[in-house]
Amino acid sequence: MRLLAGMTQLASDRPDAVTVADVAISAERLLGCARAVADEVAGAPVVAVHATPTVETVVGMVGALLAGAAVVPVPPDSGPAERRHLLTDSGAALLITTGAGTATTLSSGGHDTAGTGTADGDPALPRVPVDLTRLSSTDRPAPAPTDPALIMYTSGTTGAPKGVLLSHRAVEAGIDALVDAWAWSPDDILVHGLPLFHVHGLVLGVFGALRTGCRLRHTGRPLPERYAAAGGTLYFGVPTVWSRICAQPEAARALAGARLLVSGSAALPVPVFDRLRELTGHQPVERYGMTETLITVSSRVDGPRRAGYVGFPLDGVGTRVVDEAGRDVPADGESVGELRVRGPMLFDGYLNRPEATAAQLDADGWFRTGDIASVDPAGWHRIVGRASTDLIKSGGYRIGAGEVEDALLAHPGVREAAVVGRPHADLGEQVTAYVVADGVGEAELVDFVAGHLSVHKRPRQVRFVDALPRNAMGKVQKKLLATD
Ligand code: MCA
Ligand code: AMP
Repeated sequence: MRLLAGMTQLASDRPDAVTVADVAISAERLLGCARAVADEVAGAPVVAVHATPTVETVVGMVGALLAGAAVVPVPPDSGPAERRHLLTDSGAALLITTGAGTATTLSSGGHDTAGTGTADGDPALPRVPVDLTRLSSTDRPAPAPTDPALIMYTSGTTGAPKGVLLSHRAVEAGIDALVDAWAWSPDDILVHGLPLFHVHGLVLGVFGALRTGCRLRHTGRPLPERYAAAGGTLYFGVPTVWSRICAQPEAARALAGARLLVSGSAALPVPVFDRLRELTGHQPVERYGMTETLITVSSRVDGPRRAGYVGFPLDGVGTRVVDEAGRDVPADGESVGELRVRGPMLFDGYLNRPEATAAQLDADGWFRTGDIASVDPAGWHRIVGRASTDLIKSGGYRIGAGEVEDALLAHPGVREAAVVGRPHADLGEQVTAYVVADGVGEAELVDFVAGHLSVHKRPRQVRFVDALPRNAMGKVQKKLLATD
C-alpha cells in the first residue's frame, strides 16, 4: 500500500520497527499480523478501532487500511455517549478491539455479533480482536488514492463531534510535505507518547513512521523520563509535554543527542521554546495544523526557527490571511485576520454534513481555519488566537464548548451552562464551566460529564453563578466570563 510504503521496504532485520509501551514488533510481523486482520475485516467499508496505546492498535489500523476500509479511531477513554455517536455516525461495520481497556466478550476465532451491544450501550457491532499470534500472507490490491483512509472525529463550536474524511492521497501528501521539511528519513528513530486517535499521534506519529520507514518508539504516555530513556532522533510533543520535560532538566538534557524536536497542536509558549534551547541545545521546530487540513505550516530543519512563530507554508500549501470581508490583509507582521489554507493534504469534507463542509471549505479549495494569524514580510506565520471562544485547546486536545455545555445541561439540576477555556500554565487552557444550578456540586457535575464525554473534555473547574452575562439579544457574553 502506497500510504505505508516504508513499512514493506523496511529492513527485515529490525526486530523493533514499532515499539509501543515496551512491546516491540518487527516490520515483517506487523505486516503479517495486519494481513490477518485484513482477512477478517475485508469487505467492511468503515472499520472502527479502539485506539489504545498498544501495538495491537497499530496492527488493527494497518490491517483495516490494507483491507481498503476507512479507519475510525475511537478514543479509549471516551464516555458512552461519545462512543455511541462515533460508532453510529461513522457507519462503522466492525469494531477492532485492542489490548488493555478493551471491552470484548469474544473468544478467539469469530465475531461477537450478539445482538444487543454491550452493557455500556455501544451499538451491536461485530468485534474483531487483534491477535498478535495470527499471521497471513494475503496480498491485497492497494486502495485508490481518493478512497478514504480515515474518519477522524473532531469537535466543532457546537453539537457533537464531526467525522473528518481524510483520503489516502491527503494523508500521503501530508506526510510527504513533512518528510521534505524535516528531512525525515528511514534512519530516524521517532519517539512520542501521544494518543493514537488524533492526527498528531496517529497520522504523523504512526503512519508517518510507517510511510517513511523509520523506527517508532511510542512511550505509552508522554512522560519526560520515558522520552529521556527512548534514545530517539526525532521527538514529537504537544506544548504541555515540552513544558513538563523542561520542568525535569535531567530528562530534557537527555534529548541533546536527538536530531530534531517538534512541537505542535497548540501554541508553544516562548519561555518553553527558550528553556528547551538552553537545556537541550535544540531550537524546536514548531508546526501548525488541524484535523481537517493536516499540517500545513512549519519551520524547516534546514532553516531558521523562531519562538512564537509556526514557520512557512509547506510544499504545495497556499495560505491567505483575510479580514471579515474576505480581503487579504497586508503581510506586514502586524495586521491580523483569519488564516485560510489550501493544499493537497486537506480533507474531503465532514461525513454526511454538506452544509458544515460548505461553511468551512470553498469551491476553490480554501479552508477557513478559524485561527487568527499574521504573516510578516519574510513569510513567517504567527498564530495569535482563535476567532471563536467556543473552541478550547487543553493539553493539545481540541474541545468544543458546546459539546460540554450540552452534557452539563442534560443534568436535571443545571439550568444554564457556559464553558470556556481559561489560561492554564500547564495545559494552555483549562476547561472551565460556569453554571446556574440547584442542588448539585462540582464533583457530581464532573462525574456526570464523564458519563458522556472523554476524560480531557470534563471541566477541570466548575463555577456556580446566579446568572450568566448576556447581551440584549440574550446571547451569553463568554468574553466576560473568560476574563473575570
Ligand atoms: C484529566 N483528568 C481528569 C480531568 N482531566 N480528572 C478529572 N477531571 C478532569 N477534568 C485525569 C486524567 O485522566 C489523569 O488521570 C490525570 O487527571 C492527569 O491528567 P492530565 O493533567 O490531563 O495529564 P495527562 O493525562 O498526563 O495529560 C496531559 C497530556 C494530554 C499528556 C499532555 O493532554 C495529551 O496526551 N495531550 C495530547 C493531545 C493530542 O494529541 N492532541 C493532538 C490533536 P490518570 O493519571 O489516572 O490517568 S491533533 C492536532 O491538534 C493537530 C492536527 C495538530 O496540529 O497536531
Ligand atoms: P485539532 O483539529 O485538534 O487538530 O486542532 C487544530 C487547532 O490546533 C488549530 O486550529 C489551532 O488552533 C491549534 N494549533 C495546532 N498547532 C498549533 C500551533 N503550532 N500553534 C498554535 N495553535 C496550533
